[in-house]
Amino acid sequence: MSHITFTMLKPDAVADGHIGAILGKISGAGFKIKAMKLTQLTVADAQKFYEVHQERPFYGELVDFMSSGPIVAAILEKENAVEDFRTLIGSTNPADAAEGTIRKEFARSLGENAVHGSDSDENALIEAQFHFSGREIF
Ligand code: 3AN
Repeated sequence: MSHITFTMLKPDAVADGHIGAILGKISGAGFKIKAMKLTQLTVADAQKFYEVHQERPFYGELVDFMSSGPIVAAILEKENAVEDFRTLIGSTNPADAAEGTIRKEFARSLGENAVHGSDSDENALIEAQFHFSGREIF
């Protein structure tokens, strides 16, 4: 799988009723959905997924939040998927995110920032395989 990225619509975006609007923006930007599900991370899942951040002061808060409610996990395909998706979602802190980006429009705060996007091709593959088996990817 080349040209893929992995995303989660985080618990804030799902709770706030933004699934449809965010998926509309993703499709409108030319991303094709290769896999998708509504699911919930356990605390152990969230600890594992974010283990690169385990020394950061916000790690506990991040794990608690990401396991607090349902999320939508998806694999997206497009040329230059990782970089283009990060442009579409905007800066980590919605206060710094550009107009028209998903985080600007839908995020609650720095910690509850609506969407995840992989930061490299290598991590996109690891994250996709963390959430989906081969028969769930189309
Ligand atoms: P991004 O999601 O933009 O790649 P990362 O990888 O630096 O950002 O951070 C992962 C997640 O950790 C963010 N999406 C956000 O939810 C949370 N986070 C990052 N920095 C902070 C912070 N200073 N305080 C609280 N949460 C944070």
